[in-house]
Amino acid sequence: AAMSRTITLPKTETSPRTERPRLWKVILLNDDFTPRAFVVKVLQGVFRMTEAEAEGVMLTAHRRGACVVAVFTKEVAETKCAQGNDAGRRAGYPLAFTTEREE
Ligand code: NFA
Repeated sequence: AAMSRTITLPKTETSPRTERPRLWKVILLNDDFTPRAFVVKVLQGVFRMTEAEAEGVMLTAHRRGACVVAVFTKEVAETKCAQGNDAGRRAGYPLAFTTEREE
């Protein structure tokens, strides 16, 4: 049988650069029932904000209806969102966070 003449050249491709993960916003929604001080405590506890930072986010949501709290990878954003919603529910308040993908 005839010997194969196929020649395998060494690979010279480089690895493609790893893409940055998409980021997700965690958004605080206003409601008429959750006390301002409670919202501030949740923002401090879940999102590691100072009291002044938390007051600012709480007031923006209160005045405008919603405020972006921070951006994270999808899994972290969903976890923080759920922790904030759970804290409100456990205290009997309708406190609501949601997530939204960044463009
Ligand atoms: N609007 C609520 C109040 O007046 C405070 C609040 C702010 C609730 C931001 C939820 C989000 N007690």
